[in-house]
Amino acid sequence: MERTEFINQLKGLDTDGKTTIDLYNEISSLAMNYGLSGAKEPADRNAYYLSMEFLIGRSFFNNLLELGVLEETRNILAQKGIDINVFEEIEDAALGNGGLGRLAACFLDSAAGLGLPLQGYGIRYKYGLFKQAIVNGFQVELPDDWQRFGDPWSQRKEEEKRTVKFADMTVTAVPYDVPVFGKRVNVLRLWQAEGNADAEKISEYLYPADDTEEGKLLRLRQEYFFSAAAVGELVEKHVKKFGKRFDNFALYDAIQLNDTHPVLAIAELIKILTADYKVRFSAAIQIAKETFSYTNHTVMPEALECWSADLIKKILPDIYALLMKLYSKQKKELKKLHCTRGEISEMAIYSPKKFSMANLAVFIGNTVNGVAKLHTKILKNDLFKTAYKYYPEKFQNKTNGITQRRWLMLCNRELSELIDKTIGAEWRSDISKLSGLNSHIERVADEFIKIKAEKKRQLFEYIEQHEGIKIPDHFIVYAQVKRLHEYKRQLMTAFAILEIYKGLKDGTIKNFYPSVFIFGAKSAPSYKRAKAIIKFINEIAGKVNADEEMNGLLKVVFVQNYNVSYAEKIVAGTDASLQVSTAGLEASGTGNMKFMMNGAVTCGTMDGANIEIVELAGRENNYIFGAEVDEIERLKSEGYDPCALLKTNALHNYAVSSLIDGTFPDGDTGCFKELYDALTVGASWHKPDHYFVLHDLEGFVKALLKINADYQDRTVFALKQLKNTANSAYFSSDRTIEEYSSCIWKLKK
Ligand code: 26Q
Repeated sequence: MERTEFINQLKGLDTDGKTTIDLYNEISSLAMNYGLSGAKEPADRNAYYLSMEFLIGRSFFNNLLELGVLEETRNILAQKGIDINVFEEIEDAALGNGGLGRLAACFLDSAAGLGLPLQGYGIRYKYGLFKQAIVNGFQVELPDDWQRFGDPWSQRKEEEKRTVKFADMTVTAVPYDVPVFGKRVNVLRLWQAEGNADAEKISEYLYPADDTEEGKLLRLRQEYFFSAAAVGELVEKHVKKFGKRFDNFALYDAIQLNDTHPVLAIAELIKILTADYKVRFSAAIQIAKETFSYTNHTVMPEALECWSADLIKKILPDIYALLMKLYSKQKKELKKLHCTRGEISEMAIYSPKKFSMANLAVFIGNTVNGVAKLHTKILKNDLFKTAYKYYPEKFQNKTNGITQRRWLMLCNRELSELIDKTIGAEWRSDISKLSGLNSHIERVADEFIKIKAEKKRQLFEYIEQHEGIKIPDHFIVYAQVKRLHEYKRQLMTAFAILEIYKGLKDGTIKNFYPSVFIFGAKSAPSYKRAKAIIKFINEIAGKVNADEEMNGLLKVVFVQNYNVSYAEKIVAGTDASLQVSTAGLEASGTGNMKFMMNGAVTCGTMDGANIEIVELAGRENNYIFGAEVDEIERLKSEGYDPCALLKTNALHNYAVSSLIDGTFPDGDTGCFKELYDALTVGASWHKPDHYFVLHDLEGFVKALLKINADYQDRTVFALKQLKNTANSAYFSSDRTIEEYSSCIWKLKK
C-alpha cells in the first residue's frame, strides 16, 4: 500500500458521532494495514528474544511515528476538529514490570529500525502490571484490563496454534502477532493460553505472587508454557524447511534468553531433538550450546531463580528426567576441565532438590552477558566467578540502551526540533550524529532553557490534573521514578528531603531555589517494606505540601500509577535525575539514560550505567556521591555501624527518628517501626541498614544542594544538561542491538 493511500483513507474517515475508542481502533487498523503492506520476505537467519515481559506502553503514537505518518495524522485529525492527544485516553499495554521488560520493547524497536531480523516471543497476559492508586498514602492494586480498549495492534493466528503439555493438563497456545515497524517489519509473538479454566489461568496475570506454593506453580507453568510453544514452533519450521537434520539449526536460529525466566527453553529443545527426532543426546546438547545465549539482569540473590526438583518432576516429568541426565553430562564435562568438587557444586545445574536456572543458562549459553560494564565485571568476578574461570570466552558486556524514537523524538518533540535546527535531521536515522550537538551548546542554551520550561509546564499541568497538586512553573525538578526496591533507595531520598525541609525551616539552608521532588514507583504487592516506603513518602509529601512556609519553596509529589506514558512526560520535564542505588546492585538502569538524553543531569552513585554516563558526559556535568563498590565491600568486611552514625549526626537522627517519634502516622500498621528496625537492628537475615542508606545520606544531601546552587546560574546549568543530551547517543538501543547482532546473533541486514 502506498503512503498516499493511507493518507486518503484517513482523510475519508467518517468521524461523526464516534467515540475516542472507536476512532482509535479504526485509525490503528488503517495504520496496521499500511504498515503490514511494507513487510518483506522473512529472513533466513533470525534471532529470537524470549522474554516473560514486554513493557510496550502505548503503541498508537509510536507506530504512527515509525510509519512516518504521525505529523500528517495529527494534521488531518485537527482538520476534522480532533486533537490527536485524545488518544492518550487509551492506556498502556503494560506486559512487564520494569527495566527488563522495557528493555525488551526498546530492543524490538531498535532491531526493526535497523532492519535486523529479531523476533520476540512472550506471553499475552490478560491483565498486565496492576494499576496503582494511592489511598490514604498506601498503594492499592487494581487489575489492568488493557484489552478493554480493543487490541488493534495484534492479529490472532488461529491456524498457528499449538499444544503445550504438562503431566496434569494440556494447554492450547494461540499466537497473537504484534508487528514491530521500522526498516523491517518484525514480529512480537505473544502466546495466549486457552483450554479449560485452569489452562486459561496461565496467561491471565503478569507475575502472580511468587511467595506462595500456588503462585510458584503458576509461574513455573507460565515459564514453560511460552518457552515450549516458541521452541516447538522453531523446530517445526526448521523441519519444514530442511527436513530432519539439525546440524544446521543454529545457523538459522539464535535464541536470546532474557534473564533466567525462559531458561526451560533449553531443556525443551534438547528434549524435542532427542525424543522426537532421535538426535543423539550429546549432539542435541551441542546444538543447544550453539543456539542459546543468556543475558543476566540482576545480581540480587532473591531474584536468581531456582526450581524445586519435586515441582518440575510433578508437572514436567520428561523435563525433570532430561535435566538430571544433563546434570550427569555437566559433571563429566567439568571433571574433564579438572574442576574441584567445590567448583563443580558452584556451577552445577542441580543441587539437592533444586535446579538452578542461572547455572543452566551459563552452562549451555553460547554467550553470557551483563548489561553495563560494572555489572559484567561483577558477573565475572563474583556471581559467575568459577564459570568465568573455566569458560572466559563466553562472557561479554552489552551495555543497555533505550530507543531514541520513543524516548526523545516522541516524548520531546520540542527538543528534537531544536536538534534538527542545530545539526540537521540526520541524527534521526543515525543516532551517532547526535554528538555534533557538542560544538553548538553555548549557542543553543537559551532555546534549550525555554524548551525545558515548556516540558515542565506540560508535566506540571498533567500532574495537576492527575494528582491535584499544583507546582509553580519555575521549580527545579528532581525525579526518582522506577520500581520500588530497597536497593534503589527511595528511602534515602525521603530522608534527604526531610533534612532539606528541616534546614529550610530553621534557616540553616539559605538561598534555596524552589524545587519539587517527583517520585513514581510501584511496589510488588507482597513486598511489605517497599509499601511502607511508599506510605512514608506520601506522609512526607502531605506534611511538606501543607506547610505554608514551604509554599513556593518545596513540594513533594508521589505520582500514582507510574507507567511508560507517565515516564514519557517526566523524563522530558526533569532537571535532575536521581539514580542512587547502593553501588554494585543496580545492574544498569535505563531510566538514567532516558533522563540523560532529555537533558537532565544525573545525581547518583557510581553504579550500573551511571558510571558510563559520567564517563561520556563528564563527571563535572553530573553529581556523583556515595560509596563505590570497593568501599561497600570494605564496609561489609570491616563492619558498618549505622547506629553510630545516628548518634553523631543530628540531622540523620532527626530524619530517621521521624519513623518512630509520632511525626508521621502509619495507619497503625507498625510498618514505619519495621523500617526503623531494618535500619537500626536489622531484619530478615540482613544486618542493620543492609543497603547503606545512612552511609551515603550526607553526600546525597550535599549533591542535591549543589545542584540547587548551580541551577541559580541557569545558563551554566543548561550547558551541563546539554552536554548530557549531546553525549547520549551511546545509550541508544540502536548501538546496543548492533552489538548484540555483530557479537552474538550474527544477523544480516
Ligand atoms: C525472579 C524469581 C521469581 C519471580 C520473579 C523474578 C524476577 C522478576 C523480574 C526477577 C527479576 C525481574 C526483573 C529484573 C529487572 O527488571 N532487572 C533490571 O533490568 C534492567 C534491564 O537490564 C536493568 O537496567 C536494571 O538495572 C535491572 O534492575
